[in-house]
Amino acid sequence: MDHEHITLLSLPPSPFAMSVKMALAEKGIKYEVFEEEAATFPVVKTDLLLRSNPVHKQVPVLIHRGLPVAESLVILEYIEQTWPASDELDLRKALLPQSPYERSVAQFWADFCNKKFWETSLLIMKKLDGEQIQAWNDTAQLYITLDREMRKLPYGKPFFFGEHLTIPDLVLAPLVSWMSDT
Ligand SMILES: N[C@@H](CCC(=O)N[C@@H](CS)C(=O)NCC(=O)O)C(=O)O
Repeated sequence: MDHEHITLLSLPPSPFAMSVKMALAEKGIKYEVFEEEAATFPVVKTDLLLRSNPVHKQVPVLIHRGLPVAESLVILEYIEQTWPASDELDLRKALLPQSPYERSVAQFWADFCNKKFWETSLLIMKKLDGEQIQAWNDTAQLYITLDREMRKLPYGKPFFFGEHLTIPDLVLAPLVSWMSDT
């Protein structure tokens, strides 16, 4: 399959870009990556990034057929809509459940993880004593909430929807591993 020039604008430590890389890998889609320069702070942004995401000026941006798609949650859904599972066997690679209600549950948890874990990660990263302890406590609370609510889902382990990776897993996994490095 020709995937028609797919480029991902990324930044090496970005958990949001990592979610997109995992989704593309899961679908078996080939793409090229342009990594922004991470060595400088604040990050010096390329013209391509500024042109592709003029509003937030952030990675990740997926450029498909010359058209930019920004914001990781939007990109993940774009990937699922553009390269959907085509037959029964392929459903293992569907990044969202099939029913509208289950999709809404997946979108809820993807949004929760994207926002909440990032908020506490940023505070942990700043390494300000009081704020950092509070942020670790808040993170623990997020895990407790997640654990409690995931137990109510009828799908069992190991992922949000049972046996297969879906978008909320792709959002959560890089944030958790990224946080454990901070
Ligand atoms: N809500 C955005 C967050 C993206 C984000 O925070 N990207 C960071 C890298 S992890 C970035 O580009 N930082 C550079 C900057 O904000 O100047 C998403 O989910 O894609």
